[in-house]
Amino acid sequence: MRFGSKLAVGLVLALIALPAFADLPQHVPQDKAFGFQPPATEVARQIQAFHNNWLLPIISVILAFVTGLLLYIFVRFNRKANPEPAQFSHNTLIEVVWTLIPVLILVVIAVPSFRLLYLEDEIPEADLTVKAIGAQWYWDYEYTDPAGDPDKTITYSSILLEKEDAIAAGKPWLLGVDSPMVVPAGKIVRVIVTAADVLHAFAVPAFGVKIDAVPGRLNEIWFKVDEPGIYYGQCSELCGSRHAYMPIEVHVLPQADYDAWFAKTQAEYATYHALDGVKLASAK
Ligand SMILES: [Cu+2]
Repeated sequence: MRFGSKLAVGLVLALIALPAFADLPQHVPQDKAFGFQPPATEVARQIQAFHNNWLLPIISVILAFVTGLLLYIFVRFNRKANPEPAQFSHNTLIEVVWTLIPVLILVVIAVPSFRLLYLEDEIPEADLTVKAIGAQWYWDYEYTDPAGDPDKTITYSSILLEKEDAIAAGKPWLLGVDSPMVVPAGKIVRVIVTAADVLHAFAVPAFGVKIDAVPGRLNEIWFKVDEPGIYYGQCSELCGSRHAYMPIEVHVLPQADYDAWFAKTQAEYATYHALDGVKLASAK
């Protein structure tokens, strides 16, 4: 009976996100697409700019230079063209040059790279903190009460939708879940990431976010998404046989819609907590 009531609460909870879901743009990675997913945060924009406008040109020039050098050597110094090879084995000038130039290249890469790392690492004052707990093989999301009431904490599991259910819900199979993570748009969201059993990793490519979920340890990341929408990620640390089946679905809602979702979910959970209380009391 009590289990039945809990199930009913669970079903209601699963439906909560649906009204907002209908009018949110879905950002789904495309089959055979090339390059990164479109960035949804400043961090993701800067990561992609660092790759596309800085690293890629540098490695392209290096690749062209080394390939050209090899081709030149094949032609100029093969046995036919150069039957009598020179016998010297050292050249101080060229050894200094081929040590210094790579060091300078690394410095030129390192400076913007460290700037970017600090942008990712330094968490600005957060408007909202969500705890994401990796488990074999789903994610739990925990929201504390803004007023600090521990009895009003929301915790729920986010589980992969079966293929038919995903299609029926209009979500991509293997990315869609029953109860997504929900956050407000334009706000700084801090995610505390940990794991319940083995290593997992919380990764949402469009946010430029990827961090290990380690049992017994709290890691932190942050993102600020301006465009409301639905974004997808995946567990990115091999965590067992169903590693591929614990995706991350994030609904970014306008603040008012987020507030409504939170109030409604909290109210539903009040019932859930009350049921828990009844269960604990009757177990004594
Ligand atoms: Cu995992």
